[in-house]
Amino acid sequence: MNTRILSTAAALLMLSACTQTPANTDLTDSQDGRSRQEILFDDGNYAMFIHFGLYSKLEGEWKGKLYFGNAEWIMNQNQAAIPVEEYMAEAADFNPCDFDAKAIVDLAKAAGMKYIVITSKHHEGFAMFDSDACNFNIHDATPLKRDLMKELADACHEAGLGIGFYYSQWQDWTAPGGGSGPEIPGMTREEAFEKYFREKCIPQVNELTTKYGEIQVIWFDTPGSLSPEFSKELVDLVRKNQPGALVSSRVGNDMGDYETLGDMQVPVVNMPGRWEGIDVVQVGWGFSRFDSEWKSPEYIVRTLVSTVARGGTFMFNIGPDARGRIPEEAQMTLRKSGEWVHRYPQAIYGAQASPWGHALPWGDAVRHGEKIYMVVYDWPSDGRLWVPGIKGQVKSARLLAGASMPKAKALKYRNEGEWIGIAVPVQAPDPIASVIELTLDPDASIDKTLAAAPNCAAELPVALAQADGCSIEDKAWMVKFGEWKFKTVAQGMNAASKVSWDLNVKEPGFYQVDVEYLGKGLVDFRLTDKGGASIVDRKKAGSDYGFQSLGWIRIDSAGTHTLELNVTDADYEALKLASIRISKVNL
Ligand code: H79
Repeated sequence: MNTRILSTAAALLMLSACTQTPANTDLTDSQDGRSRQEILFDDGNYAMFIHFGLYSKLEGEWKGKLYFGNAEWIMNQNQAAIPVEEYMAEAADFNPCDFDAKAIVDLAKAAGMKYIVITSKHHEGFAMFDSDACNFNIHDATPLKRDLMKELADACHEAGLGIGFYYSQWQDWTAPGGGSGPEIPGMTREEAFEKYFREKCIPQVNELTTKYGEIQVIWFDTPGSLSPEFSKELVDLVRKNQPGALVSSRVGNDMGDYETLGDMQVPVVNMPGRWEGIDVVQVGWGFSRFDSEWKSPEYIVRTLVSTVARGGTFMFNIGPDARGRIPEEAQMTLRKSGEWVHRYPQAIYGAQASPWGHALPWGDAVRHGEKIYMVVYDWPSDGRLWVPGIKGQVKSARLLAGASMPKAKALKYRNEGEWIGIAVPVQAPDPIASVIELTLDPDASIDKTLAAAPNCAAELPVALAQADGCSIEDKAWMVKFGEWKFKTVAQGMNAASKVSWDLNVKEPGFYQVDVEYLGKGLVDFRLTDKGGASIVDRKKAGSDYGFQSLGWIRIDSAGTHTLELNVTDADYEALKLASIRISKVNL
């Protein structure tokens, strides 16, 4: 899933993008040679993704049966396995007459998003525009007879938003020769694919890049077995027709302008280069009538901020229903999270990766020019926010005006070693996430060591550990169809393996330790504070990741400690270790 693909040219571009001074939050700065599309991507940091296609008519249900997960895959063999003719016949009464491009653009603006990427053709092969290359499309094959891509592109241009098109270039389940599609009698798969590629894919990408004005991106997906020559032909076509537009990495063969991470993935450590994280308001991308797992405004804000804090751009998906309406739940959660974005635009637009390089115990941080914006997800209840790793002087700390606090407010703080203790109100000023602006002395620097404050649990992920005698690997797996999860884990452990973290502890005392892992049977753990105490415990492993208590460990001094975790006995083959969590016991 997480293929770290970037061409050399793109890597150079990214380097220059990383070193320049950040743009203003209105994203008008184009002094540095970047295209408008690059500025929207690099500095806008937030986009709307829309999955809308013939599958939207079915809303996750076929012949009375519910299909959980990716509703846009309903036709697929692994879901309802709908025969090609039967699926194509659905177009005859697909009539999303309530599709309202202006309302969608208004919602994107209210959400704080800077451009929209919409599916112009998904894997099922149905085009949502008036295509001369194939009449299995919204204009020619349905009673609607409208070009929805044109309507949305026009509305975006009018409102000053970017517009980009998702296009499934390899998979096409209804076009003869398309990836995972019908065969062509008498032709090899390769010959048939080339025919599909020449007669449908290339002409449609040409239409999308010539008929709809300036576009932000062609968001190719699932390159499958696409050869480098075919990927290059697609990139060249986009470049020729839309010189400023971006091409997503999923065009295949390392040829994209930026990398898209795995669906729903937020990296643990800052990631250099031009990249994007993607997530979705329900579980699947296309609208499902029965899926009630809507993402909350808090979830959206945190995932957005955390993605920007790791150095990326965030794109969040919604799916219109069979009539083309945006579900009420999606509208409400996007408007609410959008109010947050509009309250703190400086924490998103033009914001860059966190100087700490990873999340902080109470939230996350972004840099914007001279300022650091600390976004506090878990507000401390004792009136003090502990900020770790500050080497040098703080010039100011300011609590930005929040939902329940009309004006920004200077905060008092004190230095204690490399910790800054900021005096904050006991009540969080913003119920979603409060923001503190920190200005440091120009020659101050930030130490990235993990840190444990006395009033907040600290999570120590294996992704930030040293491993000795085992391997650290990125794992991706699917829960329900299309619902991906990611973790970096230590595996291949034995009795001599060590996983260790450096941890800067603010105060000595007893700390509750929990370990997050999965495995089989009984597992014996030992956690050692090198040069200090150690604790042992025996647990029964679960088959899914979860935290279990290892008990209290005494940490006898403030300052940096090395915590080492050993698994002294276990079914080592089954064991995967994800993190430990440590929180001071209040005694
Ligand atoms: O458009 C959304 C998804 O429909 C699309 N990308 C996002 C943005 C996507 N296409 N493929 N994938 C995501 C990866 C899916 C792979 C799998 Fe499967 C689908 C694994 C299990 C179901 C294919 C079918 C491989 C095994 C069965």
